[in-house]
Amino acid sequence: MISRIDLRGTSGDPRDLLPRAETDVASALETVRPICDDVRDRGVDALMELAERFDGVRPDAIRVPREELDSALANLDHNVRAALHESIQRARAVHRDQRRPETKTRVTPGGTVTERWVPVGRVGLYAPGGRAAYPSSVVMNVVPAQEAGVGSLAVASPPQAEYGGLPHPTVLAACALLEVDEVYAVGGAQAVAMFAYGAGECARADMVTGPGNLWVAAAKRLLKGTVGIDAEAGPTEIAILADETANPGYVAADLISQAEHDSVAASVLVTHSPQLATEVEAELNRRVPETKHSERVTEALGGRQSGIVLVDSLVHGLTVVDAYAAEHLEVMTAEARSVAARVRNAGAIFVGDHSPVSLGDYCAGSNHVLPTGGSACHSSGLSVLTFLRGVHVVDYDRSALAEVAHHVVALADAEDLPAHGEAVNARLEHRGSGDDE
Ligand code: HSO
Ligand code: ZN
Repeated sequence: MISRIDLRGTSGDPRDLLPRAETDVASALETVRPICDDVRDRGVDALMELAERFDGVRPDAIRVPREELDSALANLDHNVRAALHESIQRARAVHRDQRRPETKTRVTPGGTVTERWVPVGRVGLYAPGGRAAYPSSVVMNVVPAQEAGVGSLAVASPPQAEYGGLPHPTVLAACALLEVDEVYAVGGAQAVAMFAYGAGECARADMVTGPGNLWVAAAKRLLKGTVGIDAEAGPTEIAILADETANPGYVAADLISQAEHDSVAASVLVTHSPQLATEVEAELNRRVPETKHSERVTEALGGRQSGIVLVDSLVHGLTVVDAYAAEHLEVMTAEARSVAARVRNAGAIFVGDHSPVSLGDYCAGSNHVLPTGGSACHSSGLSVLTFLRGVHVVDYDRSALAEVAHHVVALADAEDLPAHGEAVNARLEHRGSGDDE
């Protein structure tokens, strides 16, 4: 069911030997280009036609009426409502602590640089529909934006034929619970284009975030620059670094949990214990046939993106997980906390027996929108910082400028940009002509 990859006795960069899915966003670009152009040129008319074509339903209007949001919340199962409420509270607590105070550095007497953190003005958030209608992802995108102080926030999610052209009701209920009342029944690449260009009632956004399929990723890549984007999310990944002390049942359950998302999801166990590997295989054989989405899970675990990687030692295992740079990394070893502290590359790290990835998916307080495809070696998950811009405010008086002027002139001359130096000298030539601070 799951293949073994034996890296024992190997050294050097293991990246090429590790299992990983390939997603070809580039080849989808030409498909989404005419869609995005059409939304730019014809606005709401294009959105309506595209909904009929791709979602099989024509919504009454692209904007979801306020009453529909309220009634989705009123009809939400009360256990789900309580759980969403808890998820929101915990995420708020963590994300609130990410806010940055302004820093003011006195570089020299009379010369300061202040870094001011300014929220993005307007954000469009995409929430997928259909099988991947995740109210938890609405929480994980909206909460950091709100805690950052984003003033205007809109959500788009595909119209669903079975809900009369409205987005999925749990997505609408999550929006209502989060007090987001600007919601559009627009899906796929066309939703990204709507936010990038604006259409009808939907004003153009400064930034688009949120997960999505290949077409959404392609539209983000295409429109990046026209609009700010978060990462292009790829299929979900879990890596587990475990030794002989790990509970094979927990390891297997967690590998299955993320494989449940998608037949191309990746589940990777890295261990130096062949015995644990064998026990985990036995647990998988027992659990997979019993799990609800057994077919999808079997495909994901059997795919070339998943595997059990055998290594020589814990140190070798650490090298391997750093090279893999998983979206989620669980550490289930002796002294898990200190082992986890040695990991450099992972979107999020889950320590010990009682911090499974699914806790983080819903209710840990951490964010579940994380870098995939190895991008955890250079990128972070979604956070308040995603929605803040650090703006340097430079404030020098005359004497502070005079003190450093010769350095500016020297560097300007070295770059053959003498007018740069002249702009500084112009202020120092005559005293008393205006600003004399
Ligand atoms: N594990 C997914 C997030 C998610 N899980 C949503 C359940 N619902 C990517 O981090
Ligand atoms: Zn998940």
